[in-house]
Amino acid sequence: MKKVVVITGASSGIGEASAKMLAKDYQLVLAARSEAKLESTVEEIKKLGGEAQYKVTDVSQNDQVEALAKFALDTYGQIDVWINNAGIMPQAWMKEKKVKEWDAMIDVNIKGTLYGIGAALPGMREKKSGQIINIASDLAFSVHPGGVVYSATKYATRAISEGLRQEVAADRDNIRVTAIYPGVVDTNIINTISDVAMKQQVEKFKEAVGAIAPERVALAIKNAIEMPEDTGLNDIVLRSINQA
Ligand code: NJP
Repeated sequence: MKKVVVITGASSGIGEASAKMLAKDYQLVLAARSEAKLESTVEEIKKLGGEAQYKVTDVSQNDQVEALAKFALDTYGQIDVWINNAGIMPQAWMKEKKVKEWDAMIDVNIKGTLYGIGAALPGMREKKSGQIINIASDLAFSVHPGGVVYSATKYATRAISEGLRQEVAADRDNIRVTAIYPGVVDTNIINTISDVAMKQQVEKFKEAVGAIAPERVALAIKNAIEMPEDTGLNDIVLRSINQA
């Protein structure tokens, strides 16, 4: 039986590229808030002979993430891989005190990842197999003015991933944990930046380093899934060769 893979944030960018790359060999459940985009990606996958379903999900709402897991289990009977990919990056300087954006980043990037783990882990522990993949960022290792809260959420994702890895290893749960740390990727995430000057600054940086295609991150995800079961590809950092 083909592995069942749940992907959050599958309506664009890295999530969508991953869905399309995995579609041939896996059964997919795609999640995000934009139903129209999910619907068209699922249609495209089905036309190419792949198997995918979608469920509209706001990952900042635990009940919706639990409902996503239930949907995957009801549809396919099991969850083999859960990819916490949904994320936002409304970068801004601290002095602007964009409290709503701080809250939103914490809700989506940190809580959304925790809720995903919480929803996927019990079934994986029961069947003694599974894989959690968290999409963090190379900003889980460094911080710059303007990216403080975003970095904080990705440092948290890194800590959550490593702590979870140690816990499931100690419990002999046979669950693999992978954290992926991309540099600049050519997606729409820049549109979550509300500050005009900040957005221009990030756009300039993106052009200067030559952002990598989201398919590169999708390939890292595929490699992590396809590593033999007794080995976790735990931490993957990938960047454009021109990103210093
Ligand atoms: O961004 P984008 P990426 N509930 O904007 C979804 C990390 N990363 O592919 O809900 C559920 O194309 C949103 O869907 P929708 C980044 O931090 C990126 O670049 O319909 N879903 C969309 O599908 C993030 O963790 C770069 O609006 C929610 C998806 O998230 C991951 O890569 C660099 C949601 C975002 O797609 C994917 O981002 C790096 C919610 N509440 C790390 N809110 C980079 N691009 O440079 C948003 O180091 N989504």
